[in-house]
Amino acid sequence: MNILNRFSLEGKVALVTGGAYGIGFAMAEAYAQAGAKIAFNCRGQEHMDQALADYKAKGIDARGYICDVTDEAQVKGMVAAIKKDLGSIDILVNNAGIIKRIPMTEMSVEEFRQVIDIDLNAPFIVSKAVIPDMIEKGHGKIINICSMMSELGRETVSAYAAAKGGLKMLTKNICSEYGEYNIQCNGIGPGYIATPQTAPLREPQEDGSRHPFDQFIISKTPAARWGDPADIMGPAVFLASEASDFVNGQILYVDGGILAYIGKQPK
Ligand code: NAP
Ligand code: GCO
Repeated sequence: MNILNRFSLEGKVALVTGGAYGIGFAMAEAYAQAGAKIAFNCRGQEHMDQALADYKAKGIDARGYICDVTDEAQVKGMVAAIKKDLGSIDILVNNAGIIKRIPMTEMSVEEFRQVIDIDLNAPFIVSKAVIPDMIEKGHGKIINICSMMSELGRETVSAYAAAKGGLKMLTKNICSEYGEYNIQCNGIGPGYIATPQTAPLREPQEDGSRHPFDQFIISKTPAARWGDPADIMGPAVFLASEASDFVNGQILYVDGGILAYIGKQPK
């Protein structure tokens, strides 16, 4: 077989959670280009309407489902609806996520729990809902969207780092538990990517100068730029395709080199 055929997703059914915009939308676009049928979800009708228009503008016939990934009953309903509408899910991307940037001693328990619920508990809920059909089919791909914070900490993101660190270990455990059924569960750890989630960190200052965090990230990244959602497209196709069938339990960091870099020496 030609190696390029092993990257094809022709006829596969892919669910990208939180695929209305940002990184999720870019991954879904990549999957559609590789031949997959696309399902995505988000929580509100306004984002859904905009997303459906955005997919249509790209020539992609995506199916959108209003579903909160923290609600197991809603998730089960969505997975059943996708099976009826498109066929059972071959590729799941646990992408939906939030961040709260609050110093730990000022963060309420409710705020901490909400981040853990969306960023860690939901990937458990959605994976649990799709694995039985993957076992029955004899194959499946689960991709968990991790983070630099699966490896590193920083001020104000205790809940997010705890969740993304946990998601890295959930990834390894799904691999351990279901690898024998030809299910591969890997993670993608994006670096700092320009999306609505990171927009507050890039907002120009009142005097027009760059946000200090924006400058900080450029200096911490050997590629010397923010990532774009398009940077995640190739790795996402690789991990969803047969080309990665013997890759399991890994986190592929797509970070322009951040994790490899000790940082610039002071002048
Ligand atoms: P984003 O632009 O904020 O998009 C997040 C998506 O998740 C939206 O579609 C949102 O839709 C959905 N979502 C949030 N909570 C949900 C819930 N409970 N149920 C269903 N959908 C929900 O984020 P992004 O930057 O593209 O990030 C995508 C993923 O990559 C996240 O897991 C994030 O933590 C991770 N990540 C991002 C970066 C980065 O630099 N941007 C880096 C590393 C990792 P609604 O709000 O309409 O429901
Ligand atoms: C932050 C950022 C993140 C990134 C990303 C890094 O405040 O530090 O929002 O944590 O979104 O997850 O990989």
